[in-house]
Amino acid sequence: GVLPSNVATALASSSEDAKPSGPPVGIIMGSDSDLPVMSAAAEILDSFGIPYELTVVSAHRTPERMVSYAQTAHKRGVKVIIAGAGGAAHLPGMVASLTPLPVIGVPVKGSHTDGLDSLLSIVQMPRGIPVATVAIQNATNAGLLAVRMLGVESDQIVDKMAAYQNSLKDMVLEKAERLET
Ligand code: RP5
Repeated sequence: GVLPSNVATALASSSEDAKPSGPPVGIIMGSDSDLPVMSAAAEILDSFGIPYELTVVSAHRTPERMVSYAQTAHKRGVKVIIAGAGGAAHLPGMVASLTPLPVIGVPVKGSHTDGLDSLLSIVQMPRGIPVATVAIQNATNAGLLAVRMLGVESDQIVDKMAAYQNSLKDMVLEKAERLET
């Protein structure tokens, strides 16, 4: 679930040779105002039974915390980071520059430009430092992409993803059937 205090403890106690034992996914966002969007990623992970840590890390308001979060995540067992931010959305790219882990960026829509600012801030990374950017506000897909990444090491997760895709198919086919009758 939502574990900001655990993240704080883990951040404080991380060391070079600490044994990775934490949750495999880190969900971070630039502000708590991003939570209504970012919680969709958490819901996906919950539905797949995948543990995660979730907290606020601001590239601009807490830069030192961002550096510390990104540099320690892999040392406590995080395998993939989902980072959401809006506006001058530097968090996903900066975190990607500080961690060897895959980073999935979620552009959050602000109040002025429908999220295009966030999208471009996140997607236009320089060669060498990739961020896997999902559609504006689409934290659901960020969660699903994280699950697929973890599937690289787990046949069980791959099977669950295939079942999820089948459930989507069934849903569409049911709707089509209803329209046709
Ligand atoms: C970004 O600025 C955050 O990710 C958020 O999307 C946006 C606005 O933040 P608040 O002013 O609501 O805290 O850094």
